[in-house]
Order: sequence, then structure tokens, then C-alpha cells
Amino acid sequence: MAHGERPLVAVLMGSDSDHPTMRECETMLDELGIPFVTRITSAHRAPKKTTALAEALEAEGIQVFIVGAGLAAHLAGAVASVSTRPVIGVPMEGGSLRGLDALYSIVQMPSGVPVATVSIGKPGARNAAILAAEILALSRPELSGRLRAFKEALERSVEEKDRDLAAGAGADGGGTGRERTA
Ligand code: RP5
Repeated sequence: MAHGERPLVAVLMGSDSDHPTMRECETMLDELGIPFVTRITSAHRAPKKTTALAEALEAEGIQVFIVGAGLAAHLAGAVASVSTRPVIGVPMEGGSLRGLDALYSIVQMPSGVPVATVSIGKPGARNAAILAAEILALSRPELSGRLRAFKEALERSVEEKDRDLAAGAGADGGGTGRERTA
């Protein structure tokens, strides 16, 4: 998936089965107005393609890699091993270990080859996009402004939830306000 402008972020994933989770990342990148490209490759099933793709994307101007993978998830590390761009790893939820295997595989990189690891599953996929935006915003003031607006909207949403709770219309539908007496 690519937009009109040259992509700044590459969203890579190990399989099409990761895409429902990584769509959260794509949606957040879209909301923040960051052009990106999405590709599937695999550290284990297509190691040569993975190396060639990471090198080609960096040569084309990609600034940040966001890499989602599950199980014995080595894709983010494989990308980090050949690129000098920041790599953000997203552990997929699933398998017998519910994503703990992917989390450990991605976060436990050896010294010299960092991967910035976010939380398991969809929250991590969203946060990866925000973290990529924060890295890009260091040299893009307009993006800083969009991130500031995003944070303000986040704060407003908490206020709205607090008001809804007080009015008895919280997410569980059964709120009785903030104060309860025995
Ligand atoms: C990993 O294996 C992928 O990132 C995916 O999370 C997992 C399962 O892949 P499929 O068997 O669904 O293709 O490499």
C-alpha cells in the first residue's frame, strides 16, 4: 500500500495472517498523514528476499521500519541486521504462547543490533505508528503539530469517558457514576 508521496515508513510483516493486526498501524499512519509502503516477507521462509527488500527500501529513502511478526519472530531483527534506520518491532498475538514467544524473540536483541519493541498485538501496532511519527517529527515541525493535536484529542477522550461515567453511560452500559455508597 502506498500513497502519492514517497513513503517514509515501511510496514513489513511475516505473513498475510499478520495483516489484521498491522492494519491498526496503517490506519494510525494514515491518520497522522505519513506516507508508507506495506510488504510481506519472512525471516525464515524468505531470508534472501528479506535482506534484499530491507536494503532496497532503505536505498529508496525509507526512514523508519515497522516490522510485525509472530511465533519465533526474527523478522525485525533480520531487518535491523542490515539497516541503519530505526526498526520498531511489533509482536503478534497468537500461537500457543499468545504472543509471548514473539515478544521475547523481538525484544531480546543482542548488543549492537537494536529493535525498539512495542507491546503485543493491536495496541503495539498502533503505538509503533506513533513512535515512528515521533522519530520523523524530530525534523518535521508539521508532524510535531499533528502529534500534539493527537495527544490533546487523547486527553479529551479521557474527559469524555469520565463525564459519561458520571452520567451513567460508561462503556459497560451500567455505570452509576463515580460515587457509590453501600
Ligand atoms: C510468522 O509466523 C508470521 O509473522 C506469522 O505471525 C506467523 C504465522 O504465519 P502463517 O503460518 O500464518 O503464514 O513468521
